[in-house]
Amino acid sequence: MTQEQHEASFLRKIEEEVKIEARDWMPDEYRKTLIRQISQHAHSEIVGMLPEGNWITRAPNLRRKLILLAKVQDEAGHGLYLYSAAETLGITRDELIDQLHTGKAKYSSIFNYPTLTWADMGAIGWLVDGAAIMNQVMLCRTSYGPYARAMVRICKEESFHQRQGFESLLALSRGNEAQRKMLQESVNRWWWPSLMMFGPSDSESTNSEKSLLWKIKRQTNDELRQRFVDATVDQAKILGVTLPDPHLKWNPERGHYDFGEINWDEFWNVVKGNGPCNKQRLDARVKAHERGAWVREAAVAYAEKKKQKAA
Ligand code: BYC
Repeated sequence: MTQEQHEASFLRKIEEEVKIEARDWMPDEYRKTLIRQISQHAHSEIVGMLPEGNWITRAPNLRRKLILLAKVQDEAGHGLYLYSAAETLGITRDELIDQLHTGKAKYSSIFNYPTLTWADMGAIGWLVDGAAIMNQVMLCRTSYGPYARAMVRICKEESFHQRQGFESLLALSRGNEAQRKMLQESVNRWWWPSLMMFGPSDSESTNSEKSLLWKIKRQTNDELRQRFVDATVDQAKILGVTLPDPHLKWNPERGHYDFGEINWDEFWNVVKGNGPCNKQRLDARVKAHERGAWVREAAVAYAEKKKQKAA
């Protein structure tokens, strides 16, 4: 087939909702965009273990500790499915990890904020996982098969994460005054960074046009952010918390909540590596990788021994 025929056949598959698979022909830009997005997503899951891991030894009781431990382990699993999906596009795990550790690859801005109180564990589940699901449900229908299939399982687990977060905050909301204060203070800190997770506004999003055309993304950053705000306001009422935005108001004409302007300077500052915990997070990842070298060496030695035995 000529280049033009390949391209026409690729676009027809996208149009007809036929998944693109690893061995199929695809434009270089499509492959590059997928590697960028899937690896950023994988890194986010892995770095995302750190703020929560910080509280495992300090969970208030055994039940909460078990839940948190399971949730953090789930994030590790999500990272592994996603690294595997990225590898099907012709990049190695070592290259992916190297890009993270040298600061070449991005990961979600949200994980560069500190977890200061126990309430932050609930707020991450409710708001951060809540925002993540809003974005990830659309990715279950993304055009690249291995990514779409990984996302189906991830979404099931994320929805458990979101609910456990809400339930944990509900317990605080029914607690004493100090607990309710801790809950409100945590929501105040996590609200705006959660809205930033959806990425820049549509007019500033450099990748959206192509990603929407190729059905990698199905909805824009602003559409998903609006859906998240609309869904979250009523949940906040149940928790008895206020959301820290004086402009948040139902707009009957639009049929949506209006909300205030996001601090984009803060967002880009965090994305560029200058957030409150960027350095700490990367240092922790690099250290963990170095300390785990013996495990990788042992696994390779074992695999080679097995191969020799079989030969
Ligand atoms: N943080 O053109 P745009 C989780 C970058 S983990 C940092 O709109 P795109 C969880 C963007 O990469 C959830 N950077 O980009 C884990 C681009 O720069 P490059 C993570 C951001 O890709 C543990 C530039 O800004 N979810 O659930 O079309 C515990 C322009 O943006 C961010 C995913 O990764 C950001 N927030 O749209 C709990 C989902 N936003 O790469 C929970 C998969 C944007 O051109 N990813 N940038 O240099 C996506 O759906 C899309 O990549 C995004 C951005 C919607 C995030």
